Amino acid sequence: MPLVAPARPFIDWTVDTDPARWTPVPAAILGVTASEPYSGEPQPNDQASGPDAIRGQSHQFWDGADHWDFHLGGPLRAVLPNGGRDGGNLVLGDDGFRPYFDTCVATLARQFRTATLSVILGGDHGVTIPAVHALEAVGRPVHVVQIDAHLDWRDEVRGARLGYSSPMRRASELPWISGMTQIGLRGTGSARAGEVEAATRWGAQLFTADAVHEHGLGPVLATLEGKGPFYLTVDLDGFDPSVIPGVAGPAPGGLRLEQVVPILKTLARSGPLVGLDIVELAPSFDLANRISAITAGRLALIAIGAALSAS
Ligand SMILES: [Mn+2]
Repeated sequence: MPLVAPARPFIDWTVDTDPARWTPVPAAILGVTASEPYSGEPQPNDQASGPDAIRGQSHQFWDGADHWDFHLGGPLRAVLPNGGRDGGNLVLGDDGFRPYFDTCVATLARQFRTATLSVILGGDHGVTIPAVHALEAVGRPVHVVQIDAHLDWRDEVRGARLGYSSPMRRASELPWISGMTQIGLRGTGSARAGEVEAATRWGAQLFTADAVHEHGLGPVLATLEGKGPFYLTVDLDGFDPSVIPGVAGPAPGGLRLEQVVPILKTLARSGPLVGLDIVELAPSFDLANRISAITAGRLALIAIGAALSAS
């Protein structure tokens, strides 16, 4: 049984964990809890409880479909009159990683085919790998935009090629990925000179966090214009830790919500924005008031409002 019902639904959405029954909806959400583990790291990891940690704060980032939402510029009901679908969580079973990965790709492809906007909750950043595989279902080349402190271009880490350090490298190998823009880079991570060279040679557009802080968003937004359809992957460590403290790899000097929102709105307007994932929430590092989970949920709602009012 690959899809497991969530502890509670995302806001007031209808839970349906049977992809065979899924019919077209404006917006759908799916939790993907695991990716290929790195040896020596705990499984399931902290990030595996991210989807339900975000859903669990629904009452804090959403007050009802008729309440005015100042990020959306109106009530959610205006863009989503009948609510959306919550498909539950994909959970790694006893039969190992490979069957789980194949189920993730098939289920995510089904979601891309049946939702105008697909929202995916991680899990660590390895969950973006089945998502970019499933983007083949969109039927035309997709530009991937990444918000992240880290480059994520490792070919492998300790023999694992489908883990959280490799999503952008794996995306670059797929013929239906037309380009990528990576925003928020800073500090050090798993990347070495070889990974930076590989990303640049492939044509990835790299924007450091320092560049965004110094020159503003203008150059980023100009790069994105006209490159849709888009898929956005948000590693929550791309945000400054003062905005989102609940991540496994906090890095100082990151982006603020008010810098990410214009990126989201540009993707939706220039679009279409076919999907986004929000990954790397580490609930055990969140503050007592769950501000990281709340901000992640807010980001999902802003994306839904922006994408559906543009579609
Ligand atoms: Mn990442």
